[in-house]
Order: sequence, then C-alpha cells, then structure tokens
Amino acid sequence: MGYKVAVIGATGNVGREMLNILAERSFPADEVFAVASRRSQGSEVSFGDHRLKCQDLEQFDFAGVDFALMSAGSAVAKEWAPKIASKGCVVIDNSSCWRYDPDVPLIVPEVNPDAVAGFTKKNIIANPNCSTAQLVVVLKPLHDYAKIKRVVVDTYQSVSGAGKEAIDELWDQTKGIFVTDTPDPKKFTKQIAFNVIPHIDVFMDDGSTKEEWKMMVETKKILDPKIKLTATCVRVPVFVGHSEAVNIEFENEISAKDARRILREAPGVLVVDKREPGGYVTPVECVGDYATYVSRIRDDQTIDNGLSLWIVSDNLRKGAALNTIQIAELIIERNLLKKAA
Ligand code: 11C
Repeated sequence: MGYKVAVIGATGNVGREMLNILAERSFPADEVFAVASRRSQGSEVSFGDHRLKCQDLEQFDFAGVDFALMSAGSAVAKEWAPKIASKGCVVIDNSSCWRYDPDVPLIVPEVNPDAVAGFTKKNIIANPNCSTAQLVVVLKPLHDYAKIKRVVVDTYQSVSGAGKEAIDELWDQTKGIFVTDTPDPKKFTKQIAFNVIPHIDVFMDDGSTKEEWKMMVETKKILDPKIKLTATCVRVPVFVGHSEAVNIEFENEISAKDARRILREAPGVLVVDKREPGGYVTPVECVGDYATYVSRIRDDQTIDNGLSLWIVSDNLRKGAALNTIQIAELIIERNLLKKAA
C-alpha cells in the first residue's frame, strides 16, 4: 500500500517543484493532493502527466493523510502545522517557523539522518533554509575528516528564494531597463536587475540579517554546535540557483587534494573542479538537478588547515523541495511512520 501525500502551498515555486520531484522519483504515493489557500482553490497544477485541482487548506481533511509537505510561509506553518500534525499526519515544513524548536528535528538526510526519529514529539519536521542545506551537505564529510573550527561564507542567492513576485521583478526590470523605464523595486529594497543587494530577510540587532543568522544557527543544529560560522548573504540577479564562496578552517590537517577525494565520495555532492576556464559550475547549470556542486577547491595559504571552495545548487530543489521529499523517503525507509492498519 502506498502513501497519501498533501502538498501545501502547491501553487508556489517550491510547491510546484515538490509535485515535479514526487513524480520524477516515483515516490510511493497512492494519492497526491494539491492544497493551497482559498484564493487558489480550483486552479490546476501539474503532477507528472496529470493535472491536480487545488483544494482549500481550510476545508481539507487531513485524516488518513500520511505526509503534509508544506511550503506556505511561517504564518501558515505556525497555525496549521500543529493542527495537521494532531490528525496523525507528519508535517515536513519548509518555513523557518519550527526550525529552532528543540522538539522539532531539522534534517538534511545526507548529514543528520538519525535525528529524524525525534519527529514523534510534535509530528513536525523542519526543512532548513536553502542556503544552509547546500552548505552542510558539503561541510559534513569534511568535518568528519578534519573537524571544522570556523566557516566564513558569502552567498550569491537567486531571486527565486524570495518567491514568484521576486522572479517577476527581476524579469520586468531587466526588460524594462533598456526598453522603457525601470520599474521601481517592490519586492526588493533596491533595483535587482544588473545589481546586487547585500540584504536578505530582516535586520537583526547586531547588524547582521536574519538570513545570515539562520545559516549560523541552522549549521550548528544540523551539523555541530561547536562550529563557528559567519555569513554575508547577497541577492544577485539570477533566477534559480544559489552560489556560495566558502572559507573553512579545520582543527586537523586537510589539503585540497584530500577534500576533492572526500567530496567525490560524498552523498548528494558532485565535484566539478578542472582548474581551467569553464571547469567549474555556475547557477544556470545546476537548475533542475538534485546535486550540490563543488568547484574551485583550493588550499588557503593564509591560515593553518584552511580551504576555500565554491558551492552551487538549485535552491528550489536541494534547498527546499528535494530535501523535503528526501526526509519523507527517510521516514519510510526507516519504517518510522505509524500507518493505520
Ligand atoms: C532566500 N533563503 O533565498 C531564502 C529563502 O528561511 O526558508 C528561504 C527562506 C527560509 O530568500
């Protein structure tokens, strides 16, 4: 017998990717439901060769549904995740709402799969921020080998991380700038076309942004609380695919050659590092892929046991929809779901 799966936020960028990936990976589902706000009720979304009609979240009956894959923002997650979970449905939420709750596991299956068993406390599991997910997949095998002390990461984040309106804003500004007038920024604080903006999410008291804070706190929760991490998160005029320039300081000896060998064996990671023009991955090349790509692996000569590298991944996939579905697959694989007889 297969599973019943509801995708909540089915009309959004991540919701659509969830439906694509469920179909692509032949997830063992008997039934898949597209659930969205009342505004989208009746609109259709693709699921493999089928079209699904969106159902209203407020009216939808979650009894008998095994997994609720949720990507509807923090406010919806705060209200609805506990209600849905109380019906016996496992909620895997993409928002930041539940990530820092000690009773909610924050999971990247390649990194901390054993922590998933803790979901039974609330029946809720959190999916990390997209920029964290692709980072920890790469850090984990290196940490196992040489113990990470400190990470300095600068991100180059695509507009799709900020939703559909942000994609439209980049598109309209890019066209408008040479043809008509540049439309004023709405979603972003400044012009995003042909520009970069060092500001993602709200400002914190210490001058960092919440996106930067999330990368630090989530890396600690998923990988190791002892790792020190500082981030500068920047929005760039790219539609899909987040990139990260990462500098890592280790306790123990590790060379670029070691790192290349370790990362070649690491689950979810693909090394493309030819040290020649074009011998690295850029965001446009990672779109639609599952892998997190690593390029430009090199020794940092300015510190002991230091490495620098470049990470690129599809933020809507490994950063969101794919990771969510991998978590559901992990629960099934480990036989952790209590299914009614
Ligand atoms: C961005 N990383 O690129 C964000 C999107 O906490 O899940 C995801 C925000 C989050 O804007």
